Amino acid sequence: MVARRDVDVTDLINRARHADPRAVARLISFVESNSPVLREVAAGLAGVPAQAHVVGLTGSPGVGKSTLTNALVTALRARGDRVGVLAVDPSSPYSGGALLGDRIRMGEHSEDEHVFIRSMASRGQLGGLAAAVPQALRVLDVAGCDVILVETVGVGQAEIEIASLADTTLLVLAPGLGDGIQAAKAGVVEIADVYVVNKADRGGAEQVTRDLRQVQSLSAGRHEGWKASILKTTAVSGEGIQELIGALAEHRQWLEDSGELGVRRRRRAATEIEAIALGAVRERFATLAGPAALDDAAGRVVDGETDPYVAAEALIASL
Ligand SMILES: Nc1nc2c(ncn2[C@@H]2O[C@H](COP(=O)(O)OP(=O)(O)OP(=O)(O)O)[C@@H](O)[C@H]2O)c(=O)[nH]1
Ligand SMILES: [Mg+2]
Repeated sequence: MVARRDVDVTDLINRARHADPRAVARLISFVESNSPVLREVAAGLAGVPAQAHVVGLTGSPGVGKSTLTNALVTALRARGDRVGVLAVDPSSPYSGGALLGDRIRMGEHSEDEHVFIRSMASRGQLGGLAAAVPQALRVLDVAGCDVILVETVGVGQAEIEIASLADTTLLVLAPGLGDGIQAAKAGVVEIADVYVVNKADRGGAEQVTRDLRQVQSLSAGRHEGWKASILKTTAVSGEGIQELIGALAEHRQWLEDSGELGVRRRRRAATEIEAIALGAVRERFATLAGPAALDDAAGRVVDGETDPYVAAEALIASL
């Protein structure tokens, strides 16, 4: 862990504002590792409303999220956007390097100074990834990213929650995985703003699209004012990517026009604050109440001196 005196946070944030990739990387690693300077980083990043369009990509392993992310970066760069990519693995305690190497095939963008690629894993942040991801998004935002793509691994509840932190959520599916049905089971159909049926060069994309339409017709959807479009892509060749960029722009416009952008951003901040607060309570409970106090309370419950609710309340009151 980096000692406080070794870090000039103000200077780092200034450099990040000038899109210095090393400053951006350093700030995000502070967020990921719950560094002692994190409070100072958060204070330095506050004060400017978010600009970037945050797009979450979720879907089963191997459907082509990373390949699609790569193709989106290429297309966004072609129109002059600055792009951030955050690969998030809620299930893994391992950080950065490995995930980047294995999961993201972005070699062609690694030398581009207008593309920031970072990855994050669960590493004991106060409040977990629900708190860490919004903070990392702020770092990428101050660096001037127009679009931030957040790729999450897997489609479990944790991944859905992370993906939902985005302004626009893409659910990526592919033929041959029974994906339409899987998505319905996992409850992800409701959270998607845009469905992408990738690997359209393979047989079965039509079937996935039909399954999806059917699932969609039975579900409420994420917002009554927006009907999620279903797009077909072949990420490896770039086919359908322009249409996808168009769908993202259309959704972003709708978010602004309907006021839903502000609603989602407030929800994101609320989730973040709640995660930080609950993390802080848990931490105080562990240090203040401590194992001895807990053990003592447990003894009294076992001996019938008190009941567990009264014991829990006493511990909470002692924080
Ligand atoms: N035929 C075909 N293959 C594709 C397409 N998109 C991706 N692939 C291949 O599918 C495999 C998985 O792609 P990834 O982009 O790593 O998939 P992912 O969803 O990021 O996978 P995880 O990060 O492991 O969950 C790779 O071998 C890709 O080359 C496509 O449009 N068509
Ligand atoms: Mg991937």
